[in-house]
Amino acid sequence: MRFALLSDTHIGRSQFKLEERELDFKKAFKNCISRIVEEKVDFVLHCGDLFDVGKPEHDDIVFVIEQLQKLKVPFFIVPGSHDMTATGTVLTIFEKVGLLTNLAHPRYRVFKDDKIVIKGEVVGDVFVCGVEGRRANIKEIYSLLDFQKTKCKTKIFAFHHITSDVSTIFADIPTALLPKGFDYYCGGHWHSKSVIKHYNSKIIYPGSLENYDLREMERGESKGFFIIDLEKKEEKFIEMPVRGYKILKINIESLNPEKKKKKCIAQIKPDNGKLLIIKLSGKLKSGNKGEINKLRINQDAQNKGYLFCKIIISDVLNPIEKIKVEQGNKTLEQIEKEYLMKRGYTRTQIDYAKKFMQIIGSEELTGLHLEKAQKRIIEELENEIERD
Ligand SMILES: [Mn+2]
Repeated sequence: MRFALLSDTHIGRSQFKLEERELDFKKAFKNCISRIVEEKVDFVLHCGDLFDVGKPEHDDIVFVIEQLQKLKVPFFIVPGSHDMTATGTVLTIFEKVGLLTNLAHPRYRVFKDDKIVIKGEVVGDVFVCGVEGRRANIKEIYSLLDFQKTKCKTKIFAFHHITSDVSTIFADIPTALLPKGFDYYCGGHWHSKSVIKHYNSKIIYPGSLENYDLREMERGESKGFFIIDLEKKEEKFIEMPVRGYKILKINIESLNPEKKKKKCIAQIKPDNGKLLIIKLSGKLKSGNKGEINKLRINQDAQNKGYLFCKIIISDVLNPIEKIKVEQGNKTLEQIEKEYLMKRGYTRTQIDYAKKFMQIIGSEELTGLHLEKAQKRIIEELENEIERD
């Protein structure tokens, strides 16, 4: 028995607001489905973020219907954080018309003796079940999980969270919280292809099918999906093509504006249809980093055949005096505050920024609509901070 494992397809994503990028994500999914059909697998498992937003555009829905109709085998999925709104998931529509099975549907849950018993589906000798990509109280939820008893030879758990062994910084749960007793832990949400040994089993993240953001491009990893052979206990990564891209890192230390522009342009070599990412760094001799002529550099890149050029100036430093803060016995918070005040920020501005970061980092906003979230942030800020 073999199955295809994919994740984070983000249909509807249009990086840099480009129509071409939107089509790239669709093309990647279409190629992937064609290849899965050729591979004649017994079922498909998608670990979430099929769509890029909880309420996708009509043409994105139609596109996904067309693709899923090509599959003649079961398509299991757990909704990712992007597939849900506060009230539900768009995947319900697809399930209603028989195109997929949402393993996180309430019918797969039984609440019993303070435990959440997870039920699943059986294909041949395989049991597959899973949980959706909600963030709120996720550690508590994992600690309450229990599972339907099964005599199946292979057990698969699908989820949409980052475990601490793929990233300590972005982890939603410590790896130790994964339920025990499964042969495969198939994950979404982490966009980099990863296979990790976990006792006698494996944690497998297929990753995204196209480069979702610049961070992924910088890592330069291959994109695709897995075919997992349960008899041979082998997983084969099928690499799929993505939009080409090039990253140019240019140091503009101590150059004047005209020379900066010339140095960038000189390094842009003609290419066809690729994305060009230019990362500038260094301290300016004079002027302000806002004065860098992005438009002119961008035009030049497009004349040389690039689809789009993104210029990143966050690592460029304006020519300001170095600010010194004596460490003494001060706390990190005091040092931060003194530094920012020396940079000319007022106490209120600093308090607002700090509170704002606390709120957006908290769980309170999970599942709220954008407008409600914005309202909540403003209310909290108004309550907490006294104006100067
Ligand atoms: Mn994702």
